Amino acid sequence: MKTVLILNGPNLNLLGTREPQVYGAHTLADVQALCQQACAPHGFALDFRQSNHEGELVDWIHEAGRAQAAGTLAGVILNAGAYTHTSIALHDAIKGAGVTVIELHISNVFAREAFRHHSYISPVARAVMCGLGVAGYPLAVAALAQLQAGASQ
Ligand code: CA2
Repeated sequence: MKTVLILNGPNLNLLGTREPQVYGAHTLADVQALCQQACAPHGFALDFRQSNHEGELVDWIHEAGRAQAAGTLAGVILNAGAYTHTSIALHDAIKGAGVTVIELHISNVFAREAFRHHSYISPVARAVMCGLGVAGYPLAVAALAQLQAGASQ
């Protein structure tokens, strides 16, 4: 059984408590439950994490690279939060770890402030998803399953 690692960056622990007009009313625990449901039919185990610390996210990406190389990880779904728009360290970590990453955003970052239009993650991501609300998370799990199926053909 392969694992899907879902990483959530800074402030996403606040989901469901503020700005519901932007991010919806679901909490991060709700999102985890949605992802658990999405993983089961594909035979994936779920590893769901959140950190407000850039270096911790970097460490987790490195760990994911090792796990994917060992054949135990399908890939990473990464909502890097505001680090998306600032973090060369995360860009380098994804590139260096050689891990499959789907970049995910709850909101449509392109319909928001100009500073959210640039991503350091996108050039090193396998795919980018945004604007689907928290429903994007289970869709990203399905996308990873699709990529796995394609890779094994
Ligand atoms: O749309 C997304 O998922 C974002 O990655 C969310 C980030 C934002 O900086 C990105 O531009 C787009 C912010 C996450 C903060 O989440 C909160 C949730 C509720 C209340 C306050 C913050």
